[in-house]
Amino acid sequence: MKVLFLNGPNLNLLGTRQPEVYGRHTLADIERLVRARAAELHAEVDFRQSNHEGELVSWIQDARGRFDAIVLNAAAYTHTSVALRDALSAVAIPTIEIHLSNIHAREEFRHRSLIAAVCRGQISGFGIQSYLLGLQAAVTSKEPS
Ligand code: CA2
Repeated sequence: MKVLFLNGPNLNLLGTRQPEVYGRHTLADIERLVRARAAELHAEVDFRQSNHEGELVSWIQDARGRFDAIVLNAAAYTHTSVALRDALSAVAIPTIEIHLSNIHAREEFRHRSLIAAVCRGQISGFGIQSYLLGLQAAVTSKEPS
């Protein structure tokens, strides 16, 4: 079972600003926790972050045939990116949408996710646990091949 974690714009700043919204952990801390849990679940993890929409689109396209599931925190692109949605639709890899904060309890523009409809489900509002829950969902939602 190979799971691709993708992180969108500004998530490289985690742990340095807005701890009241996003917590004090850095993305490297989160990656460590995800890798530790993945080892327990006998899953392989690739963990990436990009500030560039096109790079995220390319990573999704290249995941076809290489990964069994994607766990995606698309950050601000969640609310804007038709390109990410189309890429997810095209590759048809089971994808779990995750967010650290509860996007439905924040500003109205964050309530709409353009990717939700092409994802298996959405996990939002559990801080770093959202990543671990996303991994759990990815591992258990694998379709029989
Ligand atoms: O709650 C989440 O995980 C979000 O995907 C985070 C995005 C936001 O645009 C989404 O609405 C919800 C923002 C990521 C930016 O992260 C920062 C971290 C530290 C300082 C500034 C931004």
